[in-house]
Amino acid sequence: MSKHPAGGYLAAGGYLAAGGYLAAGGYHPAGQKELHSDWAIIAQDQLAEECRKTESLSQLEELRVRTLGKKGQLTALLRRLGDLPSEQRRDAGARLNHLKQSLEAILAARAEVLEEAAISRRLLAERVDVTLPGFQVRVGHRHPLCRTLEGIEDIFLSLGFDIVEGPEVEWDSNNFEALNMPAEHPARDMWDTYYITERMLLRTHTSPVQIRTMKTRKPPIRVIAPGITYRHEAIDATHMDIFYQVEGLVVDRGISFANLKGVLSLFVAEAFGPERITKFVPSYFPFTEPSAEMMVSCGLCGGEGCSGCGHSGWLEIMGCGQVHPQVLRNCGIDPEDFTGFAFGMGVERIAMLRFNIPEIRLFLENDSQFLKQFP
Ligand code: FA5
Repeated sequence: MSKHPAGGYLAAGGYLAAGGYLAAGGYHPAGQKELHSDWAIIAQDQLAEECRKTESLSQLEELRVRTLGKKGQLTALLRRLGDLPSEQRRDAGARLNHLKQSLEAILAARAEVLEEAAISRRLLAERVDVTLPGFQVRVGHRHPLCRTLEGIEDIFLSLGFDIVEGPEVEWDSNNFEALNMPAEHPARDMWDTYYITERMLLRTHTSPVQIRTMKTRKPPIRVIAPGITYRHEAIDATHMDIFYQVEGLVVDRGISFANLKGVLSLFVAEAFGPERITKFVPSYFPFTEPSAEMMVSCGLCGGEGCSGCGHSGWLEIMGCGQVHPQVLRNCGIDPEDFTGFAFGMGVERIAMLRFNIPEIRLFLENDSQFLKQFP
């Protein structure tokens, strides 16, 4: 009896009194039978109250462990059921089990509430505010040289020209000989290059594509040939040893220098704007006769003269001329029947004029500060 001082099944109150919130026992001291029958309800109410106070799932878990865990208060009571006299054990056991189920239900209900609250908090925190300004995505863009090249191609395509291409590694015969520059010709000095073998080289200009075209097509011919060219050249602000050219070739009956002037003046007006004026200065190329250099008025000073144009007011943009009769003959075209004109321009130089860039090396440096100025 000393174990269960309250006596009878109400001795459960004695156990309850032993611990924590289940001090429900405290509410039913031995002898107060009417209270004793309510101890489970009181324990339940207390847990419900403590549950309500929990603010997180981890706090709730702590409470569960304290109550229903292996070392929990209710578990301890259940273990001590065996100490009760057998006639009270069944009833007390039923009550404790019922209490256990009620407590589990209370904990589960609270867990649901806390889980929902946690989800709501997360949703709130992760909410996308569509009214916030977006991050600017940096989009790449075409290199100014590509843009210039495409611009040149578009103009000539609109004038009815086709685009043709030739190899960068070329035969000496196409790069020089067929262009009226046999071995030892002094004009070869103007186009010193890198030789692969004695007869094979990196082309110094796109003019060999003229030869390839005239050998494979019959007039009328109206083509441009863009591509990379190479020269053994001292590099400076306007000279590279690798650069782009666009070659042009027209061959047909009755083609004259007037046609050349007309086409190239149209090109300059389209490429640089109608306010730029042009002039043709006599020049020399072994593969054209007559030959000229086309000049455009300087865009920086409007033709007044500045450091950008060497104080001349003019900038040279291409070499040109009427196709030399010997070149036509070298390609199997009768110069008595057909005539033509040709031109060759440097794409970097055109881009420099178009964007007022004073230094040709900038195109190859890949400096993003430079490149992003030409979106
Ligand atoms: C020629 O290359 C001739 N084949 C052009 C030609 C074609 C004339 C058809 C007549 C008929 P030239 O060496 O001048 O010509 O070069 C033509 C253009 O290429 C020059 O006007 C210039 O714009 C560009 N150029 C020449 N050398 C360089 C270089 N080192 N770096 C950058 N651009 C260059």
